[in-house]
Order: sequence, then C-alpha cells, then structure tokens
Amino acid sequence: MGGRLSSACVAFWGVGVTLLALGCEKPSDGTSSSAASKNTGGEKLKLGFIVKQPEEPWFQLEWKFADQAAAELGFELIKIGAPDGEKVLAAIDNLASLQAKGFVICTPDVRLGPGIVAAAKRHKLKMIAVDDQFVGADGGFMTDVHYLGISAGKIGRSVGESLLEQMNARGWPAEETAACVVTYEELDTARERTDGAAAALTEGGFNANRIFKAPVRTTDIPGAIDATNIVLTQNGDVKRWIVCGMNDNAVLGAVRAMETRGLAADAVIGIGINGTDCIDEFRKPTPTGFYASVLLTPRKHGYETVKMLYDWVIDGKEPPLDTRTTGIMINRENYEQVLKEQGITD
Ligand code: FCA
Repeated sequence: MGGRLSSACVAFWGVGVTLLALGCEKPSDGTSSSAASKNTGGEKLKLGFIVKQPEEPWFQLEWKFADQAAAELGFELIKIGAPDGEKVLAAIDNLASLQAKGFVICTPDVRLGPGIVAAAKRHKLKMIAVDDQFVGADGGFMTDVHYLGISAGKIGRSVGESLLEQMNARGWPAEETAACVVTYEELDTARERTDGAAAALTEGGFNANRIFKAPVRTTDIPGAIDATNIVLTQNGDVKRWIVCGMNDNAVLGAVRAMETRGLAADAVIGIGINGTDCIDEFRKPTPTGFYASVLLTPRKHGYETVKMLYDWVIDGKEPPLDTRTTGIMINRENYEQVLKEQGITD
C-alpha cells in the first residue's frame, strides 16, 4: 500500500482538512443537536471515518465533505488514517473507547474485511465500507456489508473510449502508438477500472498486442513511476503512448516516467480517475501528457456515507447494501468550472 505514515499519531493538514489520527482527538466544528443526542444518552454522537491513504487528495476531499455533514447534522467526526491492518484494528478499538457509534472505512486491504466486520460487531459499531469493497475468506465480495463505491468497469471503459478518441483526433498512427495500463490487480475496484479501459481499447480497434500492463507495488506516484519505467525500458521503440490506470496518481506516475525519457504532451495522452489529485497538474502553465481525468463524486463518498451512517444510528434507517457512483470527464478546458459546480473548489 502506498500511503505510509511513520507514526500512529500524526497531525496532517491539507486542503483545509485536519487529520485526527489515533488517539489525537479534536472536536469538529459541529454544533450539538437533539437528534444527534437521541440515541447517545445525551452525549454528542461520535462517528469515525477511517481511510487507507490520508495523504491522497481524494481522501482529503472525502473527509472535507464528511466534516460538512458533521457540522450540518451536529455530530462529531473522528478522522483516522490507517495505512495497514494493525492500524485499522487499533483505530476501531480507539473509536469504541471514545464511545463512537459507527464508522465509514476505506480499508488498506480488502482482505481485512472479515476481521473488520468481527471488530465492529464486537464493539457494536455500525459500519459502511467506502471505495474498496471487502473481500471474504472465499475470495468473493462481502455483499452483506454496506458499501458505497464507483461503477468501476463503466468508468474504466469511458477512459478507454476517450483515449481512442484523442489518439484518433491527433492522427497518431497505430503502429507508432502503444498503451500503458498501470495496474493494481490485487484490488478489485482497480482491476475493474483498468480491465474496462483495456476492453474499450480493443473493442475500438486498438491492437491488443500493443497494450502493456505496468503492475504497481505501491499505489502512489513513485510506485507508478517504477512500474512504468520497466514498460518503457522494454519498449524503447514506441514513439507515442496512451496511458490509463486505477486513479490519477497511477497516471501521473506514468506521465512523469515518460517525461524523463523525453516523451511529453505531444507524445503522451494520459487519462486518470478521481479528478481530485490532478488539479495541480491542470494548473501548470504548459500542458503535460496528463490530458484528462474522470472526476468522481467525493461529496457522495464523504458526505452521503456519513449521513447514511448517521440516519442508521439515530433513526435505525438501514442504508442500501450497494450504492454505485459515476463520474464526469474533466480536462484543462473545463476543470475549473466543473470543480466549482461540484462544490470541490470555491
Ligand atoms: C480507491 C482508490 C482511490 C479512489 C477511490 C474511489 O480507493 O485508491 O484513489 O479512486 O477508490
């Protein structure tokens, strides 16, 4: 897993968001409400939000929107970064000792699912998985665990279709072009995205023999740089690349690796997913090979998930078991407007 925090108790500030790591409690700005006190014996309700990679802008935005829900609904949100299994279990124990009533989690490893469910049950905590769906001992999705995630295959397909469109619009010859697919197949939502993109490429006529996978060991920019360098070394004759991956960081890493070999915006078309981790890239005065991204809906993943949890704890209203979200393609031309419309920037 990419995000590593050196200590279990780290204060982290980014995009105006405060990370409350293990044991480092700080009240949110939310005001107390009678609703939030209804099922908590008069105490202000506490809910947790655990994420695997707190340094990633995507997760900072989920937290930012979850904070908005806390302020509006009047509960206290406890945000915890947990990049490995040990920290996840410590986080759940910590939430229980703080008398929280539930938590939303993007787990660092989907195979921790059964252990997380057991810990939540032991402490009588309600739980919603976000982004990364738990996998059970049999290798199948734990469909009895409430989950909100993206329509990964469809979003991946839209990336593949847009890559082909852009390649054709630029008149790039098929024999000079190859596709670099930055993969992380251990994670289902990641594999479904990159499989979707590759399927759209081949169905659109792209030669399957010219699609090269770059499997990452860590899901951060350095991990994608390392993986892409191997593909580039093995395919030194390729003049132009189209690039996709599980998220913005995967594609950003590939674009950086290509730049160091002199492959810039005229030779690279990269399309990411998240739309939140590429904002600085779009703000650069000169276009790079990172052409576009599918902007997901961090408000739904942050605000809606904790709101569902809140309604469940306070009113016993069980959320749907499986909720899927979509995205909007953004690029240098439209990102400012779309981000504003989505409430992501002011
Ligand atoms: C996964 C990825 C994140 C984001 C999220 C929706 O958790 O790691 O970057 O794409 O799915």
